[in-house]
Amino acid sequence: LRGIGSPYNAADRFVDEQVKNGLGSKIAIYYKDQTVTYQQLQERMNQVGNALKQLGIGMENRILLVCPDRPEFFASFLGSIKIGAVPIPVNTMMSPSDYEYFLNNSRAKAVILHEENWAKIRHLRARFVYLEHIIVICESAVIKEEDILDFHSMIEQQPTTLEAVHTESFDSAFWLYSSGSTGNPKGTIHLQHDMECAFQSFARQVLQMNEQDITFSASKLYFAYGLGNGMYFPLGAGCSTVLLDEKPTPENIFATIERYRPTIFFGVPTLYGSLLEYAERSPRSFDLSSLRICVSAGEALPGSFLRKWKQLYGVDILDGIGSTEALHIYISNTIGNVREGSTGKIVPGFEAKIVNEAGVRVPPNEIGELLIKGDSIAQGYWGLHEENKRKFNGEWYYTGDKYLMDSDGYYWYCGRSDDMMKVGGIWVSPIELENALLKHEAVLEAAVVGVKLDNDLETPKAYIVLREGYTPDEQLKAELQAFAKRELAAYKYPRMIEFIDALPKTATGKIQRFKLRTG
Ligand code: 3SK
Repeated sequence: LRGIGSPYNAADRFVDEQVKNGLGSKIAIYYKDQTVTYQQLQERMNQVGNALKQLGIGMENRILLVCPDRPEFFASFLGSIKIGAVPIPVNTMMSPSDYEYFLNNSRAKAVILHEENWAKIRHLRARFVYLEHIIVICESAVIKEEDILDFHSMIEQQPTTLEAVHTESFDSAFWLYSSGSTGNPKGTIHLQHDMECAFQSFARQVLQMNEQDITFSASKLYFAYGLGNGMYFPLGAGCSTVLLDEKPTPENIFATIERYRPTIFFGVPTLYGSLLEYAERSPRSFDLSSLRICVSAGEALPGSFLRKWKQLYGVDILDGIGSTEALHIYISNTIGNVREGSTGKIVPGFEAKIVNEAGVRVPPNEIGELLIKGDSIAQGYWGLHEENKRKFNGEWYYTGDKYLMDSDGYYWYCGRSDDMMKVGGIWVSPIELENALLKHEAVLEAAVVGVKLDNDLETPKAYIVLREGYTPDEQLKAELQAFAKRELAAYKYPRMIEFIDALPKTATGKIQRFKLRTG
């Protein structure tokens, strides 16, 4: 990457340079029956940039982007960056009050949003205190509301050429809202060079992504994971991406893979679990022979999923961990080197250390908090001075995850720092216990939390979702407890078990153990 003072604009790098490299006629995006070439993407991006400029939007103005996985997402996100504005993609499934929070917290000057989202929030319009422009992406008729701009009519007459504004590597490029287990979502500020750093580290060196690839991400573009998988990784590699704007289900995931024949598929553990379940029950098999590798993140991938997937489809799932703050994956298994149950090794371009409560590095095989260092790590959170001091500690970022590194350099996830339990004075990882329970044939999903007993001591409690055909009774509870004692050191077994219909999860599929702890 070029140094301080040199021009660097991420939209220029990921689109204009690829057109200059001769990829203009190559397909960048497959979306339903449409294809978008690199040249067409460049033209749309430029038209959006020109239209925004005409509205008086420019350097450092923030733009909230509420858009499903469609080509308009690419044009809006990259067109904003090209004029130095700062797009903020957010989840399209949030409640009206969440959008009010995003708009007012970010002080966005404009919002680009899909018509369905506009219908949900228009009654709150008077509360959007900083918002000057509302731009609606309509699928059918053109919108005809006073003061509201129709996205397609707005860009249609704009020139298809645009010079990128002068930005540098360390200028703000985009934000992503990171939702922790407590408090409001935090505006995470990413710089112009962050996508390039994440691309070079994970996409290039771990996935070996190249021009022949076609990516397909079940995780949406408005998540940090999906943004890389589905947009800037394939653009960076000069390959193609497949977009699915529906909620992922086993039916539409299998159908999309069979139709577009991607080479890399990205999912989360719960999705792999439901794909496997669906495939086991399905009267026909699915053709996944186009895939050269699959990726999982979001939470630890149970070893049983990895094994069954490989058996059924002959392809590995690379489990890894990333975060919105790091932008993408920083520890991962690699092609040809998968260690079941482990998150893998540090991704090139990152460094990691595991420390105890005093901040001192612990020896191999000891659990501690994971800190990471790398160039795609965010500048910090918007307006959260105290939190920034705690989490962005100089070069090191506190991940909030408990890990141990074994003597071979593999990292093993032990839970969120606030999910760990002390049983009889010994740290117990909920993940270890959940993985043991998942090996039992009756268990579909499991989540373990520490609960306080009357004597104030902590004890492990397992919440279990059963597979079809099993009866949630006392006999099965006793059987599962005995099973856990056999699988693990006996003191770790769950003293309490509760059968439930579904586990509480975030939109990305992470189990919300804090909700189970508070009942
Ligand atoms: O949750 C993860 O592991 C993750 C991976 C990549 C990018 C972002 C996130 C949150």
